[in-house]
Formats: sequence, structure tokens, C-alpha cells
Amino acid sequence: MVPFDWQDPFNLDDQLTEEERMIRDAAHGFAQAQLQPRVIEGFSKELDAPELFPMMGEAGLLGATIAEEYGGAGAGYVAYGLIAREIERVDSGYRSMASVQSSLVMYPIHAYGSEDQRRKYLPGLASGQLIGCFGLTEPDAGSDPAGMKTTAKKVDGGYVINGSKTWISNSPFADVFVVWAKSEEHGGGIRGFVLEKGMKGLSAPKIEGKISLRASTTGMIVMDEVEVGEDALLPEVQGLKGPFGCLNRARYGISWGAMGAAEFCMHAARQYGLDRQQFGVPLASKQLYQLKLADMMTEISLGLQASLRVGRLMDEGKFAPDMISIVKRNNVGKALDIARKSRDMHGGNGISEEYQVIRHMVNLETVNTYEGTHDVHALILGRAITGIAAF
Ligand code: TGC
Ligand code: FAD
Repeated sequence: MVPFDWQDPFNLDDQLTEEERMIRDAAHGFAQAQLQPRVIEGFSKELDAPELFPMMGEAGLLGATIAEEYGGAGAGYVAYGLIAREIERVDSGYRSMASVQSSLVMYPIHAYGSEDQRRKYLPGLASGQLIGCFGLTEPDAGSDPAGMKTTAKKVDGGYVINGSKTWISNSPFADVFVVWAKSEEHGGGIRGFVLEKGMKGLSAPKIEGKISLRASTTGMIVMDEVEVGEDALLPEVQGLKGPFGCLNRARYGISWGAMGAAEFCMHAARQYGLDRQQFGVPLASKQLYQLKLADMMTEISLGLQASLRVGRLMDEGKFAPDMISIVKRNNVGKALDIARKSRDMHGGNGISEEYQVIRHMVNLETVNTYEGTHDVHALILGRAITGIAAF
């Protein structure tokens, strides 16, 4: 028998390699030293924080799975998940900034780009000197990206792109825009293009007034007759499997990240219950309070084990996207439930920014929606179980 550790019930630590533990500890140190001190004000004032990208780059947190020759860390998907968990322990918005950069911008350039595109963009994105964004969602095409209206028309020497994308993380200060469009030249099939800040006809207005994910900047991408060269096309992928291949990585990272937010909320509720006296005793001595803590610990430990399993399978090249739907959907749904419970267990203090749990709670509403809503992932799984697509 071994002593039981409520912070690591299944001894996840023991299932990691030495390198993974080092990456996790470095990410934890960075997140607590650099992100935690600024998040309350950043969220409250809805501050843009582009300066975080070079800081995250220097800490080795961008493009962890990308080969070292392009500036990445050459690490595996478990390490990538551990980074997401540590950043989202502080705030889902900061994790969004990093996961868009790594999974939705660096990954497609690495996996679908030409060698020239890889050399041109990846080192700058890895160091955080360049900031990336990913444009799939449109005003009239969210859960159904096949309904997108953005087009790429072939012209001499390149393409002309028209359309608009909305709810795009990082877009207002992005340098590099990975955008998906229907290409006339390819029979209306979906193709990816890399656009750059400053191109004529390209703008990225900020969406103001979010009540969730306020520490992360979100905007639109407006493309009005944007002319790009042939070298802007991502040559190696065609069809929706292009953007979905990126989403697989980001959704998987979110499954770890959401557990980081949930761990913060559980630890906060535990400490609050030990410190706060009511009816002459600590709240933590009450059965109802302990039941909630037991449920939280159980869901977090199961969720982390599941993400670890999927990460190992990704590293071995043996994963199916449906596995990722299970962990994205379940872990985010459980994290949201844990954040709501923690908010309740803090009583009136639970609505104060100082205690931070309500910030995690409202952030997780976004996380439950983006990268495939909770219900869309249920339908992906329903299709896998029945063979019938019910979208
Ligand atoms: P469907 O017919 O199922 O598939 C079309 C083609 O794509 C392939 N495919 C996949 N490939 C790789 N990975 C996956 N997960 C894949 N899923 C599908 C499929 O094999 C097929 O290939 P081919 O060669 O036969 O053409 O497509 P559908 O149009 O019926 O899609 C249905 C559905 C609901 C599954 C899909 O549209 C969906 O997932 N919708 C959700 C949209 C979404 O997740 N959007 C996310 C936008 S990005 C974002 O939110 C970033 S937030 C980041 C942050 O700030 O952290
Ligand atoms: P809709 O698709 O209109 O869905 C509305 C509701 O209907 C949901 O409850 C949904 O589950 C339900 N629904 C939809 N279809 C069905 C169905 N067939 N059956 C039953 N119910 C259904 N996108 C990007 O491309 N890049 C980004 O960087 C990005 N960042 C984001 C950042 C933030 C802060 C937010 C909020 C969103 C971001 N998104 C981004 C967009 C996000 O991916 C979409 O919001 C999400 O995919 C849902 O699309 P929608 O908002 O159009 O909702």
C-alpha cells in the first residue's frame, strides 16, 4: 500500500517521463510567476496581451510538438497537454492564446505547408515574435463549417480571397492568418491559405464586451478582395480534413487544460472550506461539502487519466478523432460543473474576482462552446455508435 495523495489520486506523476515532468514543472513555474499576477486585472479590463507571446515562446511553451529544426521543442502530445493544463490552471483565455498558436497555426503550417512556408513562419511563431490566428468560423457557419462562404478565386499568379470570419482568437493583433476558404480552382473544395498582416483588404476588428474569456483577445477577419500569391496556399491538404486535423490537436489540449481550471477550482473550494467557519466549525467538516469535494476529485482524476491515455495514443499514431471528442466534451463539461460548484461553495465571496472561481466558471462556458460544442461532440460520438449522422 502507498499513502493516498488527494492532489494526484492515481499517481499521474509516476506515469510521466522525466522529460514530461520537467516540461510540466517549467510550465507551472512560468504560469504562476508570469500569468497569475496579471490575470485578475487582464480579465477585469479586457486587456490585450500580445506581449505574452514572446514570453511564452522564451519559456518553450509554443509549438511543443513541432520539430526542433523549426524552433519547436520536438516533444510529444502528453507534454503539450501538460503545458495546456498549467496555463489553464491560471486562465482559459491564456491557454487559448497558446493553443491557437501551437495547434491551429503552427501545426497546419508544419503538416500541410511547403518547406518555404515552414522556414518562413515557424521559427517566429515558436519564439512568439509572430502571433498567429485561425479563421474557420463565419457569421453563418459555426458548427457547420462546410457552409462557409469565404471564397478563393484563381487569378494570374495567385488568388483573390473574399469573405469574413468571426470569433477568431488573437486576430486583432495577429501577424499570420491561417484562413480556410472554398477554392474555385479546386472545384469549390476547402483549402487553407496563409495571409499576413498589412495585406490590402485584410482587417481584423476586435469583438468588444465579452463576459467570458476576457483575458484573451477575440476578433473578426474581414477579407475584401485580398490578393495573395500562389505561395500563400497550403499545398498539402484539401477538404475539411485540413481544419479538422488541426482541431484534433487543439481539442485534445483543451481536455487537459479544462482539468487545470477544474483543479484550481477544487483546490480553492477545499481551502475555503478548511478556513471558513460556520455553525462553529469549518465548512469542510460538513458532509455535503465533502461530497462535493469527493465528486470533484473523482472527475478530475478520471479526466486526467483519459487525456493521458489519448495523448499516449496520439504519440504512438494510434488515435481516432472520436477519442478526442470523448475527452474534450467530458472534461470540459465536468470542469464547468466543478467551477459552478466551487463558486457555490465560496458563498457570496464566490462572485468576487479576488477568489477567481467565477472567472474560471464564465471562461469554461466558452470552452464548452468552441472547438465543437458539447452537443456537437455528442453527435460525433452518436454517429460513431450508430453509424447515423444526426448533425
Ligand atoms: P464530415 O463529413 O464528418 O467530414 C468531412 C471530412 O473531414 C474528415 N474529418 C476529419 N478529419 C480529421 N479529423 C477529424 N476530427 C475529422 N472529422 C471529419 C472526414 O473524414 C471527411 O474527409 P473526406 O476526405 O471524406 O472529405 O464533415 P461534416 O461537414 O459532416 O462535419 C460535421 C461536424 C459536426 C463533425 C463538424 O463540422 C464539426 O466538428 N463541427 C464543429 C466545428 C468546430 O469545431 N469549429 C471550431 C472552430 S476553431 C475554434 O473554435 C478555435 S477556439 C480556439 C481557442 O481559442 O482555444
Ligand atoms: P452554432 O453552430 O450556431 O450553435 C448554436 C447552438 O446550436 C449550440 O448549442 C450548438 O450545440 C447547437 N447546434 C448546432 N448544430 C446543431 C445540430 N446539428 N444539432 C443540435 N444542436 C446543434 N472559431 C475559429 O474559427 N477560430 C477561433 O480562433 C475561434 N475562437 C473562438 C473564441 C471564442 C471566445 C469563441 C466564443 C468562439 C471562438 N470560435 C473560433 C468559434 C467557435 O468555434 C464557434 O463559436 C463554435 O464552433 C460554435 O459555432 P456557433 O457559435 O456558430 O454556434
